[in-house]
Amino acid sequence: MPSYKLSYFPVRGLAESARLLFHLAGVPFEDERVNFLDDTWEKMKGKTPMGQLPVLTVDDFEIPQSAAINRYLARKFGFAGKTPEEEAWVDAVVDQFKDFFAEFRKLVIAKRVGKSAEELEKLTAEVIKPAMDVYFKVLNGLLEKSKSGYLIGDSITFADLYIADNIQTLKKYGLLEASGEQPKLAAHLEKVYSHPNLKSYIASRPVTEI
Ligand code: GSH
Repeated sequence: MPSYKLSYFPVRGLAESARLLFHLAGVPFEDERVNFLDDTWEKMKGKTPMGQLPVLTVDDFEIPQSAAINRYLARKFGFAGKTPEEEAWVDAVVDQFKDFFAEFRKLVIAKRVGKSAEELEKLTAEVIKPAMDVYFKVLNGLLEKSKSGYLIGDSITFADLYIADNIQTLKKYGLLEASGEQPKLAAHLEKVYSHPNLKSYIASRPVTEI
């Protein structure tokens, strides 16, 4: 078996679904959490393939970009969808997550730089809530059609991991209900987080806001 190292910052963020994939597959990996409060990241940045994290190192081979890392691991471990059509929809859900995340990130940054409560409320109402409405409509539509309770097909895929972890973040931000009651998304999160291969990692992982 190759040796795997997943490098990211000490948050869930863009690496958590890859961490969850390793736990789902029962494959050991080094979970490198890089400090960004001292100069560790500054020194490391220029040596990474694209100047950002996450980066997955497989033996000596480096893979940047979270979606590429997830797709690579999911294909290897059998969580990328069972047919080309399922794979396409798994990718589509992840791409839609990326569209949403680009908007959501504006709120994360606004909070980090200390914007006032009024500014945060305005940003939430004008940018985040409309983006959430679009995102949730698609996810709820998939869950309505689903017989398995997972987003695509009859078993868990890396799209479920992305979405469940992002819904967890929205919950922590107090945003989940901003687009109305979300029972399907809450049930999906519960289903993914209680997967027998994930439960104990989720109960013991570091608690972070994002
Ligand atoms: N499109 C990239 C991906 O999905 O992996 C985005 C990666 C990204 O934005 N990484 C951020 C980062 O490395 C952390 S979430 N920030 C530090 C920096 O840019 O110096």
